[in-house]
Amino acid sequence: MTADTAVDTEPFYSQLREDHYSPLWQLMGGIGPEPRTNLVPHIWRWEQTRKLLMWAGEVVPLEDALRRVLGFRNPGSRPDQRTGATDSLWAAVQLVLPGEVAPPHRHTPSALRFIIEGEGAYTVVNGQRVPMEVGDFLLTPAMHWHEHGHEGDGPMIWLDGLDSPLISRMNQYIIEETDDVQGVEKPFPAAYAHGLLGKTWGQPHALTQPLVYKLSDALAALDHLRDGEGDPYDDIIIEYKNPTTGGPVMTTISAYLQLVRPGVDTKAHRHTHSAVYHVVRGSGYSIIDGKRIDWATGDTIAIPLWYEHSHHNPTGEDAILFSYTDRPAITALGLWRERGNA
Ligand code: 1HN
Repeated sequence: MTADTAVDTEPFYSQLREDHYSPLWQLMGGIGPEPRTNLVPHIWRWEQTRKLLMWAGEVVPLEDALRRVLGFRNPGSRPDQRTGATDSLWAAVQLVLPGEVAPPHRHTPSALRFIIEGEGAYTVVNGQRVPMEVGDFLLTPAMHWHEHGHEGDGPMIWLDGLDSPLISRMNQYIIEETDDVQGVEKPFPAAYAHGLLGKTWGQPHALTQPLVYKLSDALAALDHLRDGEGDPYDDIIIEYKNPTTGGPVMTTISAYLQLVRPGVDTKAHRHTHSAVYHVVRGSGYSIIDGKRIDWATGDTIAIPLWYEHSHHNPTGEDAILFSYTDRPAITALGLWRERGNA
């Protein structure tokens, strides 16, 4: 069609806008055969993270903030984009100072914590009081009441992981607050809480999974596996499981502890879920999207969806990584795919 005969389409498009229609042929740009995100791989280094968090401790009273939580915001995020470290996963560090209480609330996002530093703090989840120790992996499944307190000395710091960007994007984000501290209930005996023993009459008990996994148990499992052949992409890796289902710890989030043995170079792969890594011990590097990112204890790394990555431990010491992902959510949607170079 030449310029002389071109139809003036503007009246048509303006009518569509006015009457709330959406022409698909204008929407398909940018969608191709591969999943894409504007988010980028990134590392937040422990030294800076801790410095800023302690600064928050000086300038932000917990009474005002309710949670002194410093989120890791993906540098690729657009200003108004509801993202965290990845498209669906929030990652943050939280600081509680001696004597402080973060009052109870509950929300639709599922939350996990990995304890980094300090002693003497506890969390109460649906009436169960759980002491926090360094290396503990704790759960606050969706809509479970939770509050935190600190009866020890010195700062208490942990990593928070949530699916809040995902829940937020679906407009399913709700929070209920209360001023009343939760009544602490009689603790569940471990075997009963973990599904090994269950009552046979009336309602099943309300707690359907463990609320805490100890680092020593997870390390013992890694140690048991360390002489065998590891996973080509992750080396020696175990998943924290919900023992009552055999599945992931929460509906939307799965979590792992992994040992990258000295001298190991894993193969590279990519997958449609995204991941947040936290370095528990040791040092090494990952090659993400062709770029080398060196990491050491305390660093947190975001790998958004579909970025190719491999892990490397050139040191003589074990490297221990904690990680969590949105794999269960992606799988439930029928969207989980992996492409590897093994
Ligand atoms: C939250 O409730 C906690 O309760 C921590 O400790 C981090 C990040 C986003 C939304 C809610 C907590 C959070 C959060």
